[in-house]
Amino acid sequence: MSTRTVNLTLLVLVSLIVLSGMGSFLVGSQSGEWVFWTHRLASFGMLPLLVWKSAIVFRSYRKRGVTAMTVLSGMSAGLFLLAFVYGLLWATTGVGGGSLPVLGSTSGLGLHVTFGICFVPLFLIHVINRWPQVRGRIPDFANRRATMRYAVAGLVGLITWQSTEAVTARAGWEGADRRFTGSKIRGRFSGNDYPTVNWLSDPRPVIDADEWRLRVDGLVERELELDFDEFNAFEHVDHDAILDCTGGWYTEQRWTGVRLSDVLDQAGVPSDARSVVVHSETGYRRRYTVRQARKMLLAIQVTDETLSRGHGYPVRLVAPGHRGVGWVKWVVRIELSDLPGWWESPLPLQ
Ligand SMILES: Nc1nc2c(c(=O)[nH]1)N[C@H]1C(S)=C(S)[C@@H](COP(=O)(O)O)O[C@H]1N2
Ligand SMILES: [Mo]
Repeated sequence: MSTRTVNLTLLVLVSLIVLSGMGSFLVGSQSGEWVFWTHRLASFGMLPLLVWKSAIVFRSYRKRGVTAMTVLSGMSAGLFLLAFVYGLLWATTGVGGGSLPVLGSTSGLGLHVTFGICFVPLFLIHVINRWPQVRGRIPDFANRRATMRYAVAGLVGLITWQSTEAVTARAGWEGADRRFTGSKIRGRFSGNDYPTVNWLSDPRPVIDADEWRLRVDGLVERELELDFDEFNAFEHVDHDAILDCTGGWYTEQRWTGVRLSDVLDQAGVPSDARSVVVHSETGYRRRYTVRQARKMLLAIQVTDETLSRGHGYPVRLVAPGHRGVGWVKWVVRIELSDLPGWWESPLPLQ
C-alpha cells in the first residue's frame, strides 16, 4: 500500500472512531447500538494499518527530525494509543481506573474519553499540516479499491473484536458484563445504593419538600404551581428502567412517581407545542419532544425508598431509553415551548 493510501484510510477510520465515540454519549436505546459497533469495528479494523503507519512515521521522522510539528504529531499518536489501550482495558480486564490531575478519580472509561478528547485537536492540526501532501489526488479516497480496503478493515475489525469479547468472557473478566453502551452494573433494584453523579460542575442542592414547588409554564393553556401535596395527588405509577451514565456504569431500578404526561395534560398542551424543557433547581435543564416527554416519569422513589438528596430529592426525571445525563434531578419547572426538541446543546454545559 502506498503512503497516501495508508494515510487516507487511517484518516477515514480515525474520523469514524472519533465521531462514533462522541455520538455514543447521545445513545441510550438499543436502536442506536450501531454507533457503538462502528466505534469498535473501526478501532479494531485500524490495527493492521498501524504496522504500515509506523514505517511511515519512522521515515518521516528520519527526514524531518525533531521539529514543533513532529513533536505535536508524536503527542497526538501517543494520546491515540493511550485512548485505545484504556478503551481496550475497559472492555476486557477492567483494570485501569486511576487518578488524574484536575479530574480526580476517574474510571478506565473516563480515561479513555479524556485521552480521546485531548487527541482530537492535535490530530486536526496534524491532518491540516500534512494535507498538502495528499491534496490533488483525492479520488483515491472513494474508488472501488478503497471500498475493498474498508471492507477488509471492517472484517479484520469484526474478527479481532469478537475474539477479544470471546477471550474476555472465557476468562471471566469484568469487561464480560457490559451493556451495549459499554456500561457496567452498579446496583439492581438496590434503592438509593448506587453511584451519585453530576455532569460537570453542577452543585447538589438541599431542598425542603415543604418549600418545593413545581411550576408548569410556557406555552401551556393554564400555568400551574403545585406544592408537594398537590403534586402527589396525581396517580402514582411504577416503572422499571435503567439509568445508564456515560461515566461507564448503569443501574436498574423500580422508579415510582407521577407521569409527566398527566402533569402536562392538567396544564393543557396546545397543538403548536413541540418541546418540553425540564428544569432543575440548579439551572440544569434538558429539552425533549412532547412525544418523548409523554413517556417519562417525575419520580419521588427509587425501588421503594424516598430519593436521597444526591439522587434528586424530592423529584427527579426518569427518562427511559435516554442516557443518565438526561435524567434531570431536583426538578422544579416544566416549560412547554414551540421550539423543536433538538434545539439545545447536545450535552449540558454545567
Ligand atoms: N440537576 C442535575 N441533574 C442531573 C445531573 C446534574 O449534574 N445536575 N447529572 C446527570 C447525570 S450525568 C447522571 S448520570 C444522572 C445521575 O443520577 P444519580 O446521581 O441518581 O446517579 O443524573 C443526571 N441529572
Ligand atoms: Mo452521567
